[in-house]
Amino acid sequence: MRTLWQHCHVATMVDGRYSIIEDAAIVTSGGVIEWLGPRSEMRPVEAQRTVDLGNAWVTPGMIDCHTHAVFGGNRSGEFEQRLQGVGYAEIAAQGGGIASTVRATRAASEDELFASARERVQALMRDGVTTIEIKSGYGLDLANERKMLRVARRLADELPVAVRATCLAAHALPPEYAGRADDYIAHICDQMLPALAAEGLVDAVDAFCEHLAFSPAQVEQVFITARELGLPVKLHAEQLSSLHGSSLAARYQALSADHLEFMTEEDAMAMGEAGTVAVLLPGAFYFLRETQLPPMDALRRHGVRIALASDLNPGTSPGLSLRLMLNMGCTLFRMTPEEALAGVTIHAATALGMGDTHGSLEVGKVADFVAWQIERPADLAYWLGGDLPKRVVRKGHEISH
Ligand code: DI6
Ligand code: FE
Repeated sequence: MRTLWQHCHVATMVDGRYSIIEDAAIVTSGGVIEWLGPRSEMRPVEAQRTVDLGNAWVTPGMIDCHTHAVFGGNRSGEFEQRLQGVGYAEIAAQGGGIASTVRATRAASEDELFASARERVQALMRDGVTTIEIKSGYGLDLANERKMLRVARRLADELPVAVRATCLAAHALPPEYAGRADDYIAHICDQMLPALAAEGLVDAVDAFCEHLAFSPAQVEQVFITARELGLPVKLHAEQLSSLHGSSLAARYQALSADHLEFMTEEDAMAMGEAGTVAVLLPGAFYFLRETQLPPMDALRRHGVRIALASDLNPGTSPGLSLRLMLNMGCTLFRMTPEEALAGVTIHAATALGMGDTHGSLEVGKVADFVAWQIERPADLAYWLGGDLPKRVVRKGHEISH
């Protein structure tokens, strides 16, 4: 079916800029953008349907390119503890932190994980999210990582949202491997990743490179295996300290390196040269009351594309609004509203290896977009969450009013 969408302004986000078209028209057909441009330049088309968007601002569908949306339990108790002065690393050392979510996730059935994750993903979708990445990493053994990744696949089957599933088996050391991190890494490389990849459950491979997680040498083993399996890599790097994981990620042509508060100028240079996207996670920065800012100027200087994501997870970023992250990217990291919007559209798509088909409004790309009743694009980064009036279109079909 061909649809003509008109009476709107479009921020196409081509090249990471607003690239505005005023009084625009969009023609979609077969789930793809067939034409867009100023309405005055449109040649007559035969459309089965014409939609008046009432002067809305149209942006690409929002993309949350870093989440841990599937997990058991929650950690509001630890939140209380931290407010009484106990540190994140200290809680982790006492068997709390990621380990407590691993226990709750292992104890949950696939249906229970699905039900709780669906609520969270639907909350994100209320901000116009049409694509989301979901990581495993709270199972930490083959059966439980598989369970998490299957839930990610099922979310895509049952909700109108595209899901990219990332295997984060190298998130933390499971208790049964205490003191044997190298053995666990070998188990990931020899057993878990090949099996999960063969089952078609993995779109990318991630790891947590940090003193309290895995060393660069251990991460490199995981990257080598991913490469052998033909899977792209990503990395949690430089969140709490500087191990130059982001440079390692760049050497392996990673799609993205994420967090990055403690990265150096050299890391930024390596990422710029490799085309590795910097995914900034202001929700975790805020929630941990971090003070070290990611080096925005170095990232800009080296031409690193910057994405923003929720990092939705029970420990460090219980963030259910991607638009709130836009505001935090601006207020905390001094991004411009234009940079922030590029960070949840075109650069987020690139961070997921989907930049050729998603993330900007261009002829030939998938017709995922949001028509917002706002005065100007900066409104998206201005309001602190809330539910802005909008219409969401996925693959050329409206999914909500
Ligand atoms: N960095 C984070 O912020 C999350 N994982 C990671 O590698 C934290 C996950 C958690 O605390 O449950
Ligand atoms: Fe994360």
